[in-house]
Amino acid sequence: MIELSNNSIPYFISDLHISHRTPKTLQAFEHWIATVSSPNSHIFILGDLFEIWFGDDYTDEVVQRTQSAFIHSKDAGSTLYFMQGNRDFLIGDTFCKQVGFKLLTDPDFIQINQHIILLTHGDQLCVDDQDYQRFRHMTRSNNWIDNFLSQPLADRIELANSIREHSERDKSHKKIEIMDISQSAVNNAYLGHWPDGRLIGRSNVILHGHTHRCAVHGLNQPGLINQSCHGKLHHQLRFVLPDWDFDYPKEKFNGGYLTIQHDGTFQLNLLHSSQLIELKS
Ligand code: LP5
Ligand code: MN
Repeated sequence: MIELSNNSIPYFISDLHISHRTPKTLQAFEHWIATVSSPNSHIFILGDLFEIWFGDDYTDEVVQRTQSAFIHSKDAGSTLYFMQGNRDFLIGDTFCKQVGFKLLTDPDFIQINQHIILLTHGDQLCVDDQDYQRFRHMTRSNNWIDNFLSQPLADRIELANSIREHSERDKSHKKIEIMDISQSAVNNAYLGHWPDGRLIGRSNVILHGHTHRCAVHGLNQPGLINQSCHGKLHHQLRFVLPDWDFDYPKEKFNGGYLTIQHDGTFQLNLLHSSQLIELKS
């Protein structure tokens, strides 16, 4: 359980999917993190920071720029936390040390005021996607990971890309609802029952990414949102963080982040590509 002091400000982001195909998203991220970094800032990245991760021995210009952005943030006094997503679950201790990440388990908890917030990437709560859950179970075993990481980098890149292609093909045959979070898995999670059978402790609020369906579920108003909003934490509120895409934008917003004040006030800030244009001029 992470407990933050009264004057700490937690920032939550996920699903940036940074790659050489997303130069504008990388630039937006660099700008954002420089803006929010400070000694009071606790920055939580809840998975899928990168589009794909082949192992900590892989690097390129995009990886290096992302690393520099975190190192500058750390130099400005921020505390950085990282949770692995389904795209970058191979980010390991070497990368975390290089950039100063505290590696979170999935799920993990943070306490803010009297609220216990469950943090997760989100894919484990998609329990109706049984093909994915089988795939996840297999590839997260130490055997699979050790075997994969012992192969030459070029082979890993090829295999990982081929898994991506399989996944994209499979997804095109799946019903949309199957690829979303299961409400019964969410209800069980509040009660401390995790899909894999573990007892994890109860929580008031759930915060995740993965589905790219930005939402605040459990407020009076609607679930899905497409503009910034704020409110007060209360029991059984579920935040779905926005994905970031400043390169191939499909939505009214291109990214965003959540902050929560110590008094339980939250602010979900959605970012627009126009903010990036302003930055350039
Ligand atoms: O990420 P997203 O949202 O597009 O899709 C996910 C699920 N897919 C995945 C796979 C990732 O996209 C790619 C992972 C790359 C990992 C790189 C390292 C590789 C390491 C290997 C071992 C240590 O997570 C998708 C979900 C979707 O979220 C929504 O929740 O539906 O799940 C799938 O589509 C998975 C398929 O259902 C089953 C997987 C088939 C893969 C078969 C592999 C065959 C290998 C062939 C090799 C020649
Ligand atoms: Mn994901």
